[in-house]
Amino acid sequence: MSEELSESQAEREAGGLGERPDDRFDAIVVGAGFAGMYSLHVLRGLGISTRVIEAGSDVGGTWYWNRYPGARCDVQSIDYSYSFSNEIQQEWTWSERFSPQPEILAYAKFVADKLKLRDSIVFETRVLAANFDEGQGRWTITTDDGQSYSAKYVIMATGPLSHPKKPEIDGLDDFQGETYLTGQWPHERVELKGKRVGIIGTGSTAIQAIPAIAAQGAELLVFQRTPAYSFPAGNYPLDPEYVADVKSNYQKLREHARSTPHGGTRPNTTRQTFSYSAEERLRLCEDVWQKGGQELFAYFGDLIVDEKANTEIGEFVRGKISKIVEDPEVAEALKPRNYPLGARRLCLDTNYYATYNLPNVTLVDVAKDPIERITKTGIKTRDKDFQLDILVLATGFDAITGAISAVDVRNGDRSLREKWSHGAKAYLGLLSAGFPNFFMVNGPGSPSVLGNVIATIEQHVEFMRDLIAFTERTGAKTVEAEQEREDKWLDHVQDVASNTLFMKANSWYLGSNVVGKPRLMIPYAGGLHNFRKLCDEITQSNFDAFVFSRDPEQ
Ligand code: NA7
Repeated sequence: MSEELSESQAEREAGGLGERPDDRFDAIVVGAGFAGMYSLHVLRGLGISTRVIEAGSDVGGTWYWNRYPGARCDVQSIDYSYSFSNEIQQEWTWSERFSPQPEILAYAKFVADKLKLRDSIVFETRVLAANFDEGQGRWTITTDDGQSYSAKYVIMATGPLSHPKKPEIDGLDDFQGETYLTGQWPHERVELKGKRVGIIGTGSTAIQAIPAIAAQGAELLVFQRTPAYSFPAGNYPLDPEYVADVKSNYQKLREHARSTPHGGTRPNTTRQTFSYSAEERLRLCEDVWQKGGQELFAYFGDLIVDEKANTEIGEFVRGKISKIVEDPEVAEALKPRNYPLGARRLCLDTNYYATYNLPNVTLVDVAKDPIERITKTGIKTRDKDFQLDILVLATGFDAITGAISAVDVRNGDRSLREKWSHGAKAYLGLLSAGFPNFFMVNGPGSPSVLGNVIATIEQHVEFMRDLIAFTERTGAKTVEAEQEREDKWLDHVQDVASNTLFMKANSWYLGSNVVGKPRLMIPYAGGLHNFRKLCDEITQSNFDAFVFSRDPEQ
């Protein structure tokens, strides 16, 4: 093993994991996805004894759970990977431009093996509650196997898109066929061939699943309420020469990624849409459509700000749908209107629109003929009764806050769930005032899902590592967010979003897909580069943006 990795191994041993009783640690990390794995690695490096508690039976987080047909990352493989270890990025080789779920899961397992993470992870265990004791300055964490753990720090590495949401439709439990939630797809093969399958939803997940399910020979009925904007992913196998070139240039590529708002290697532009001629704009859109990917944002810097620019590019997508989809009525129904492109996550697909030309695929426009209920045998809309063998729910997530709020987090009579019922607040998305030593990775108010999530994870975890190291070095008992700064941060997150088109759509960015969730912009739209700069300034100021407490005798 290299020096780079063996050093943290030595520190881990010095941290004395083995010398502690099984239920008392310095830190408990909830979740063993990419955020939890990296948190464990850096905390070991600090000599902080750590246990990770994970509901799944292996590492991988969202890539462990989302095994639905066609599941693939919509961020390029060379970006959607850890940058903290050169050894890992040199040893691992991505095979496709956009990685399929099994390959990302294999990568997570490779990293877990490489860093020997598994011996600090308790699998198949769900955290139910976390209670803080002010006197001791420690958390008690309770799990569904009846165990409890004590830790000074809790790190919620629970993922921004990990709490799947079933639709509010009557009769869901009445259906006597098979029902699958895309975010909890079974590990065993699901036989779709020759089955009548109904899928509810046409977001990023469904747009990947629909062509894959249709290709498996199912008779597929797509129940669409809101059409999505989708560009071709343009996926392809990676050329070994290109991979070699990336590997030899990783350092430069990662440095560039750190300077961009999205945390990826694609070029970044501030150039305005209408600074190009009409012909150039069309050529660029065509170029993105042919090559695939998210390069739209590399050309048009004001796409999510300028409504006129956005409408023109939306019109380009609608024109493409008309050209691809043979039945004009179906094409019309598939055209997204009434909200700006990118205000809900822009989808990347493989043959999505063309799938509606297949004889085994039917679009049911439930905006026009709403679903009334699920029956024993299928879906009843206002006008029709659809018989199904299989019901697939691609109905999204209670995003960013859902998995955190699923845990009953309390400090005395204060409940985080209750605090957030008026709108989720956390300073920098990292710590919520009133809940000391309780960290979140990609919490509300962090750039999280608006960029490359692995890049945001690395930034957040490294900032948290430095903050915990400072807390320990100065002998503090607790570190906490200041209420006033937290309030101002929430205002800032809203201010930044108010200048964008994000506010002109109902989306999970705004919590609109969850009944009763206050309408607020949850992720920070100011860019990972700006967020990083602010965090670096806070680090340099010895974390004076946070409140530390000490025992009186200290
Ligand atoms: P999304 O983008 O939230 O999509 C969920 C879809 O489910 C969306 O089309 C919804 O329509 C639809 N939906 C939800 N409830 C209903 C009911 N009751 N009736 C009909 N249709 C319904 O989730 P995804 O999993 O696709 O994507 C989430 C992110 O995960 C994605 O951006 C990637 O980053 C990974 P609606 O829009 O509410 O009309």
